[in-house]
Amino acid sequence: MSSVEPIKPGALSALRLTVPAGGGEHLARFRSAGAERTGTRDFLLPLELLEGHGPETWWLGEDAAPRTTVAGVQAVAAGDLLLCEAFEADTRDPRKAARALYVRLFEFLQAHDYGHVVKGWNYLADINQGHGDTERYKQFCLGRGEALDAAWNHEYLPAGTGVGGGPDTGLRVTLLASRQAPRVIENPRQVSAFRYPRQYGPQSPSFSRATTIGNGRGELLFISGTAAIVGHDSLHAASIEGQVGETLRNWQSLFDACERQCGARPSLANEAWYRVYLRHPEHLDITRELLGVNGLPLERVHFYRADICRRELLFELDGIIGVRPA
Ligand code: 3EB
Repeated sequence: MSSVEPIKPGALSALRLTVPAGGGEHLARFRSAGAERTGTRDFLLPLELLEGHGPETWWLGEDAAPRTTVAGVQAVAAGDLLLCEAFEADTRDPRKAARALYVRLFEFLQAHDYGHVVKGWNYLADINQGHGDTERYKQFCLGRGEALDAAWNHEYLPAGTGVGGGPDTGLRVTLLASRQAPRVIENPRQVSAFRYPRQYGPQSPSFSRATTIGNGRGELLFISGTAAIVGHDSLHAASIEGQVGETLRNWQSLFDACERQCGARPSLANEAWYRVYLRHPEHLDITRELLGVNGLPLERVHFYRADICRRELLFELDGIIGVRPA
């Protein structure tokens, strides 16, 4: 198996969400469905982009290794961080596809000595198809959970996002891995997803509400996909305005928890990238307006068309935010 070179063991990866002063290498660029991928560090975010200013780009204060492909895993590494992804086209059985992809990714991470996962992004075709326990998202949760049970020897779960695209989306999983354990943050306003009651499926979703890693100046907060769920109930079933407002209240509650654990409060104005997932493209204008009024810098937001993991949900927000000002 070839290795991902050059890795500087123990080097602090200065992951930046804005271009470093004096320029720098980028670790990754995220291209939406249909956009051209030309760079060796381009990763596919397989959803229709509704609006966004240039591709989401993650920067580094140090050199990144070129993107490498090993046994169906594509990866780029920089010091103690590694971003990797794998794809499975056949998702007739989402449980099997998720288990196989996660096993493949965990074996890759183990072989390259990246013992921790900071966040996983999951994109699945037709995520809401099927009823009851056979709904595809719930089957995906089973497969991911089985792979985690087999491989994961840590006391925490990475942050996560799981959304749906059209039938061609297959299953694409992107993981940010680290050689150092992330800090893990739960949201007291929401039941931890891994403790959801049985009504939401046979395997509760394997993610924590947020994680943080250091980037040399402070910490970056990786927020899981967040929606209008309080306790474990979906709220405002028919209202995009209600769902956006409830989601932002969930974020403020998560920021409170982050402040208690990190000693500093993330600010929406700090270095950041935000991803918005909208079930209905016609909600773009109202959503943009509400997010702007609530302080999200719109030039840092990408809006995608996606299906959300519960049918009644219209909106989901996910992002990375600097906990301290740069
Ligand atoms: C996943 O990795 C995340 O239960 O609050 C997206 C948005 C997801 C909200 C939630 C879960 C939730 O499975 C899926």
